[in-house]
Amino acid sequence: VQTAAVVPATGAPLEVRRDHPVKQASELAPGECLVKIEYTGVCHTDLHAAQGDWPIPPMTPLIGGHEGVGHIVAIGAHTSSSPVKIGDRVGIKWLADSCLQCEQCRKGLEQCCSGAKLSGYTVDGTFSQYVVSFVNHVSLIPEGLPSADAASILCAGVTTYRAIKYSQTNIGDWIVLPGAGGGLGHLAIQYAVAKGLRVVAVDTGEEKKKLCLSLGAEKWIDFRETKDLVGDIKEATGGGAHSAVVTAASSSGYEQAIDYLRPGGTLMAVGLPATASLNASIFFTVFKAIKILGSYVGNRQDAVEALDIAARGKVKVHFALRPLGDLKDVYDGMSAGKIAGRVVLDCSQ
Ligand code: 8ID
Ligand code: ZN
Repeated sequence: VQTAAVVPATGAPLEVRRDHPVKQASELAPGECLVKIEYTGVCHTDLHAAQGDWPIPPMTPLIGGHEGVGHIVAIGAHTSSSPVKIGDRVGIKWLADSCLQCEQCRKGLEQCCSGAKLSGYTVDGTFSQYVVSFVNHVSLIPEGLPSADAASILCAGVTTYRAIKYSQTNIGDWIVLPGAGGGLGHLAIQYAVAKGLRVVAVDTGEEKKKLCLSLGAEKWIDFRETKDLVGDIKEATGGGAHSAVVTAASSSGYEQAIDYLRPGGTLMAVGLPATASLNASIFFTVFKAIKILGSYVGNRQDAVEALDIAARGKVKVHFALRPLGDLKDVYDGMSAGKIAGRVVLDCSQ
């Protein structure tokens, strides 16, 4: 048996169970692997899943979590050509598995595979001591990158790495990051700086301000305090930003982006408020030749690249370490917007 944090039914209080069964090696299907989890990050997506507020419902009962790092302890019999072996240190991502044969998979848009399995949403995730995952999609963790430091690269890192990569920006461009002080946002700052971009961080509170500026943001705007967000951003960027990558978990983070982008600018949607529409002026989207894009986690190659940059020390997750049993308390802090950076859970406790 093992410890696992279980959501018994959508919206029901989380239960930390100390007697959750562990799947035995002999029960694994071909292509499956059993991973003993050391650390797992807590993403705002896990909170959406626990609350069941998204338009696509999660399964229940559910073990959330999709930023897990641990070692492979078993691989299903009759697994052919596995890219990983027993003993390897691997990461588990939101995209737990995909078919690798369909058009989306062949084009590298594996996350959009219609057969995708989602860790902590449609299959049990990493808020446990053992989890079943899939040999084709677990990510090898580079040597030298400690497991606790690697955990949140697997979702927050991969997602912001890909969003920045496709934000249609070049060295020296201005990028606005609403949500900059959160789990995704504080990594977005660092991937942006690594790409040679100039960052305007938008979030709220003294702690997040300090974090953002320490990570290389040149400008800080507190969205709760500003009287004129558009004016402030235009002034900070000399006439408007080249791109905005929104990782805010609220629709308010998207408002006004079309107004503060300069002509030709790109709005990259990443944050996933439960029920919201983009309220963009069609006239000014056309008149300013604005591009509106969405970015959804990343594929296996994005994960290799995002992890490599972290292993080389260019990007570092700022996290508080807590025991697995504290998850409910972490959700409360996240709902209240009180977490600067990330919380990573120690699954041995
Ligand atoms: O693949 C994807 N697109 C993907 C992957 C992973 C996560 C999307 N997400 C989604 C999550 O589901 C969530 O909706 O991105 C969102 C952010 O996840 P997170 O970074 O894990 O959440 P957080 O740590 O709570 O950070 C959110 C930050 O947004 C700020 C908050 O203060 C917090 O620091 N924020 C909010 I809420 N409203 C804001 C606003 N109007 C704002 N910042 C600026 N302006
Ligand atoms: Zn996530």
